[in-house]
Amino acid sequence: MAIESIVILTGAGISAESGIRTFRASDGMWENHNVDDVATPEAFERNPHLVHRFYNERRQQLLSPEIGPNLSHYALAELEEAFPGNVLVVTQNIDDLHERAGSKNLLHMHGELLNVRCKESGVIYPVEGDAQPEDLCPCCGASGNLRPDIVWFGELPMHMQQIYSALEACDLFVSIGTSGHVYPAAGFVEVANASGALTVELNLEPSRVESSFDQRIYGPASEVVPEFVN
Ligand code: BJW
Repeated sequence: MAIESIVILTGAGISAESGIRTFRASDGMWENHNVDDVATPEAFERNPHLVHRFYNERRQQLLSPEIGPNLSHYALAELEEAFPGNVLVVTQNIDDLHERAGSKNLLHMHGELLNVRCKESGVIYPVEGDAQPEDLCPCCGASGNLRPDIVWFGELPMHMQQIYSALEACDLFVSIGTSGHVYPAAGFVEVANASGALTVELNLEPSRVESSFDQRIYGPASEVVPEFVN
C-alpha cells in the first residue's frame, strides 16, 4: 500500500534528550508540585501567582541556551520536507522544539508555553519575559485575565476536529515518546486503526496502549526516530 498521508503524535519523550524532563519519569518536573496545584483551571483560580511562577520557570528553562532540538526533532522536519505526501505532526508538548527544528505542519494540542491566553476572549499573545497575574490584557484591559496557554486536565484539547480528520484520512500513524496515560491523545491509535492505517509506536519502553500498535520499536528517540524515518 502506498503511503500518502502520515500523522505523527509526539509526547514528552521526544524532548527528553533535549533536557526537558518528562512528566511521568521519577525525576518528573511535577516532583515538587502536586498536579492539582499547578495544572488545573481550579488551581489557577485558587493561586494564579503559583501557577504563573511554575510556568515562568519552565519558560525560562526552555529559553535557556542549553535547550535545543535533538536529532529526532530534526528527522521529523526533514521527513516533512522530503516526503511527497502529507505529514502532520500533532504534539502534546508545550515546548517549541519542533518549530525550531523546522517542522511547519504542526499542531500543539496541549497549548504552548511561550504564549498566554485571555480567559475571556480566547485571544493568544506571545509572552515576553515572565507573566504575572497583574499583567494587563491587551484585548480587555483587565488584570487577572491572562492565563498560560496550556490545556489543563478537564479542558478540551486544541485542534481536535482537524486532528480527528487527519487521523481518519492517514495511512500511517506514528506515536513517539508518549506514555499513553493521557486522553484523548492515548486514543488516537484506535482512531487510526479504525481508519485502516498502519500504526507504529516508537518509545523508550512499551506505553500503556502498546498492544494497539501494529509495530513497536523501543529505544531513545534520537536513535529510533532518525532510523525509522530513513
Ligand atoms: C522516551 C525517552 C526518550 C522518555 N526517547 N521516549 C478517558 C479515560 C480516562 C480519563 C480521561 C479520558 N478522557 C479524558 C480523561 C481525563 C484526562 C486524562 O486523560 N486523565 C488521565 C491522567 C487518566 N484528560 C483530559 O482532561 C484532557 N481533556 C479532555 O479529555 O477533554 C475532554 C475531551 C473529550 C473528547 C475529546 C476531546 C476532549 C486534557 C489533557 C491535558 C493534558 N495536559 C498535560 C499537562 C499540561 C500542563 C503542563 O505541561 O504543565 O499535558 S498532562 C501531561 O501529560 C502533559 C502531556 O502533554 C501529557 C502526556 O504526557 P506524555 O507526553 O505522554 O509524557 P509522559 O511523561 O507521560 O511519558 C513520556 C514517555 O516518553 C514515556 O513513555 C517514556 O518511556 C518515554 N521516554 N525518554 C523516547 N529519550
